[in-house]
Amino acid sequence: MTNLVLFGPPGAGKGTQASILKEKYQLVHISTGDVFRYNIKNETELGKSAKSYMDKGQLVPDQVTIDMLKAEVEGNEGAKGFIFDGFPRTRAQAEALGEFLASKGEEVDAMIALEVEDEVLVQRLLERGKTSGRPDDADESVIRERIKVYYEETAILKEYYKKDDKYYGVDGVGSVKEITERLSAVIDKLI
Ligand code: B4P
Repeated sequence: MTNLVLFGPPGAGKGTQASILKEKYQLVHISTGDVFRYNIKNETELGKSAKSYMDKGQLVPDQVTIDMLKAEVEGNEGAKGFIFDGFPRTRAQAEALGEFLASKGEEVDAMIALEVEDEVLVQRLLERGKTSGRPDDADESVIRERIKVYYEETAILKEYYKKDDKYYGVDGVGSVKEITERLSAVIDKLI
C-alpha cells in the first residue's frame, strides 16, 4: 500500500491536487475538511460539533477528527493506498495515524508539502470565498486565523516526518498542471 500525506497551509492546493492524484495513482483520497463539510450539510452530530470550530478558523478537536479518519480508512478496505489531505494537522493526530497504520502493518510513506507564501494563500482563499459558500473563506480575518493556527499547531509536523526521512517539499506556486508534475516526480520515485 502507498500512504501519502499531502501537506501545506490552508489554500496551498491540497484538495485541488489530491483530486487529480487520486485518479492518476488509483489511491483513495480522504479530505478531513470535505468529510466535515459533508456532515455539516447533512446536520449530523459530527457536523454540529465541527461547525463552530471551522467557522472560526480553528481546528476541530483531535479525538473527534482521529475517530472520523479511522472510520474513513476502515470504510475503504482493499484500497491500494491513501492520500490524506488535511490530516494530520497536530502532533496528536500524526501519532494516532502512525499507530493506526502500524496496527495494520502499514505506515506513512511520505509527507509531501506544498509551499506557498501567506499572501498568495489569502488571495486564493478570498477568491474561492466569492463562490464557494464556505464561511471560513468569506472573511479575511478567519482566513488569517487559519494560517496562524497552521503555524502554531501544524507546521511542526514537517520536523516530525523529516526525522524519519519522509518529508518532501514542493513549490506550490504555478499552474495546477505544473504543480501536479512536481508532485508526480516525487510520487513516481515512491511507488
Ligand atoms: P480544509 O478543507 O483542509 O481546507 P483548506 O486548508 O482550505 O484546503 P486546501 O489546501 O485543500 O485548499 P484547496 O486545494 O481547496 O480544512 C478546512 C477546515 O476544516 C480547517 O480550518 C479545520 O477547521 C477543519 N479541519 C480539517 N481537517 C482537520 C484536522 N485534521 N484537524 C482539525 N480540524 C480540521 O485550494 C484553495 C484555493 O486555491 C482553491 O480555490 C483553488 O482553486 C485554488 N488553487 C489551488 N491550486 C492553485 C494554483 N496552483 N494556482 C492558483 N490557485 C490555486
